[in-house]
Amino acid sequence: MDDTICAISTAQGIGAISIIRVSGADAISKVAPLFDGHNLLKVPSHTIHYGHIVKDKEIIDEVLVTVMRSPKTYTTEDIVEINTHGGIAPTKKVLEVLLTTGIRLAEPGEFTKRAFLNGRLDLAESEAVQNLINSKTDLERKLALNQISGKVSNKINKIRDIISTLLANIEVNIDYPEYEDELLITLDNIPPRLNEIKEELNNLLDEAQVGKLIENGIKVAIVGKPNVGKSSLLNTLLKEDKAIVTDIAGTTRDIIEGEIELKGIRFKFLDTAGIHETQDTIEKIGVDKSLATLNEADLIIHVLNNNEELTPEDLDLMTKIKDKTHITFINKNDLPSKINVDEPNMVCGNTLSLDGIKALTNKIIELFNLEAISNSNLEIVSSARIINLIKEALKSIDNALDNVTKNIPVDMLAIDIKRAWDLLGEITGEAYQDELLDVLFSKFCLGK
Ligand SMILES: Nc1nc2c(ncn2[C@@H]2O[C@H](COP(=O)(O)OP(=O)(O)O)[C@@H](O)[C@H]2O)c(=O)[nH]1
Ligand SMILES: [Mg+2]
Repeated sequence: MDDTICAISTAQGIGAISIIRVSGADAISKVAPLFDGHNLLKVPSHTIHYGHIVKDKEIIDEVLVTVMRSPKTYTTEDIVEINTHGGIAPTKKVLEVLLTTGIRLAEPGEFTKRAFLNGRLDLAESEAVQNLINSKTDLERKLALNQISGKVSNKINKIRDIISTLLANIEVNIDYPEYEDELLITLDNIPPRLNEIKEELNNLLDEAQVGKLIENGIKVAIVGKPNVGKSSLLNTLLKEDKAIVTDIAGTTRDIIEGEIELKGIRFKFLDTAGIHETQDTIEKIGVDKSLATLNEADLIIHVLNNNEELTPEDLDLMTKIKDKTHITFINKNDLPSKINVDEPNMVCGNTLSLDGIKALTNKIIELFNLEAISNSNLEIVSSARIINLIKEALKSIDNALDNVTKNIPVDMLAIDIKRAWDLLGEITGEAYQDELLDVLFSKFCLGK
C-alpha cells in the first residue's frame, strides 16, 4: 500500500470533463514536474490550480489540478485530482503520462480499499460506496448513504457492546469465582440476556426485508388465461407499447418485461403467455414459463375478463395462487359484466379508458406498505453479506441458548457468544480475510 496509484475516476466516453485521481505518498511530487502552473509542492492543501500537463515540452492538455494533502482526503493519503478535457484521447494521454512516472494503475475499488485499510471507512461503510454509485432510485440512494455514514455500523456496534458486556461478566465469573454479587452469570440468569441479543439481531433481519425490497425491486407476474388483456395491462402500466396486443389467443409466448417505479421502489412486471391447455409446441413452452414465473414472483396480478363467466382455467389458476401475494384485476369493465367473483384484493377496470389503473397501483402500494417504507428513516441493513453474517451470529446465540437447556457450564457458553461477537465484527471489518476484501472491492468501479 506504499505505492502511488492512479485511475480515471469519471465515466469513460465523451464528456465535458474527466477526472484522473492520484493517491499515495508520492502523488504530489510525481505530478508536480508534469504540471506547468503553480508549484504544486508549495500550494496549500485543498486548493485547485489552472495550468497544463506537459511532457517533453509537449502540452498534453489544459487542466485544473486539485491538491489535497493527507490526512483529510478520501484515502487519507495525499491525493491529486487532474481535471482534463473530457473525451477518450485527452484523458488517456494524461493517464499514460502519469504511468511513465512510476505511478501504478489502480485496481477497481482500490481508493476505497485504502480508505478502509487506513481506517477512514469501516467495511460496511466502504461496501455501501458502490451501492450508492449503483443506486437507481431515490430510496436506494438514501439506503446506501445511511450505510456510508455509519448508521448501519452504529447499530451493529451497539449489539456488539451488549455482547461484550456479557462476555466480560462471564470472564469475571471465571477469573474470580469467589466474587459473588448481582453480576454473577448463571445458567438461570443468562437466557434473558441472550434473548435480548437475539431480539436485537432479529429486528435487524426484519428491517432487512425492506432493504432487500429496495435493492432488488419487486417482481410482479401478470397472469391469466389467453385474451383477458394481460399484455394490454403491461403496456398500460409501463405507458408504452412493449407487448404485442391482438384479439388472437396465444399472441404472447415469451415473457415480456418492463420496469416502473412506485414510491421509490422498482417494480419489474412480467407479461406471460396465457395459461391454458394447448397443443401448440411453442405456446406450450410459454405456458410452462408462465407457471414457473408464478413461483418466482413477489406479487401476482391475476387478470380476468369482466365480460366472460369464470371458466375452469380461471378457477384452476385461482387455486394455484391462493397462498401467494396476489391481486385479482377484473379487466374490460367497459363491457357488460358476466363475471361473478369475490376475491380478497380485487380491482376492476379496463385498459382502454384506464379506469381502475390508479386503484391497481394504489393496491400494490398498500400491499407492500410502500408509503411507510418511503417515509421511514432507512437506517437498515440490505447487503447480502451483512445479512448472512447476522444470521450466522443468530445461530451462535441460539446454540448458546440450546446449551443452557443442556446444563452446559457458563464458561463453555462463552465460546458461542464470542463467535457471535466475532461474526458481527466482520460486518464492520474489525476482523476480515484478505480474500473477502478482494471479492468486495473487485466489484467496484475503476477509479473509486
Ligand atoms: N373492451 C376491452 N378490450 C380490451 C381491454 N383490454 C384489452 N382488450 C382487448 O382484448 C384483446 C386481448 O388483449 P391482450 O392484451 O392481447 O390479452 P392477453 O392475451 O391477455 O395478453 C385485444 O383485442 C385487446 O384490444 C379492455 O379493457 N376492454
Ligand atoms: Mg398477451
